[in-house]
Amino acid sequence: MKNIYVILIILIILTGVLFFFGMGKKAEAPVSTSDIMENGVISNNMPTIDTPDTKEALAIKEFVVTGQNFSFEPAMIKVKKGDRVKITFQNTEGFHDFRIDEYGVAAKQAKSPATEVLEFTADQAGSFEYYCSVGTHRSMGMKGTLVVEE
Ligand SMILES: [Cu+2]
Repeated sequence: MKNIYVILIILIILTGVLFFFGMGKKAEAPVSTSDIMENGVISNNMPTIDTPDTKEALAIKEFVVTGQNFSFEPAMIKVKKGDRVKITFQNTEGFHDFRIDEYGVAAKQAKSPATEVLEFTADQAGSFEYYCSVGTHRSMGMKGTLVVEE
């Protein structure tokens, strides 16, 4: 007979605990992160918010290339095939432009100080020269290499 009382008391306590937690959830579950960690139910839903994949797909490789008499800095840029590439060309000295013929990239010829942002998708693998097309600047060393790795 005592067992029935014990079971009843346990049931009453369990009901009380469940009720207490149920109220707690309704009141503050979505608010605090500590609740999310404690509640298996809520934390199980977290993987559905998967932003990392989307962010990676939209990633842009950004570079700042400066041009001066008569060089580019840096003289080499490496990206992976398929990358979206954003090059901010800053002409800091003289009259120059920035070109990559294979990608149809061409900044306007301009006197320093000048800045132009160039964007393209690196969809062909290989090594491509970027250069300044003003006068003989290219042969004077105003060039660099874009490496697109497979
Ligand atoms: Cu130049």
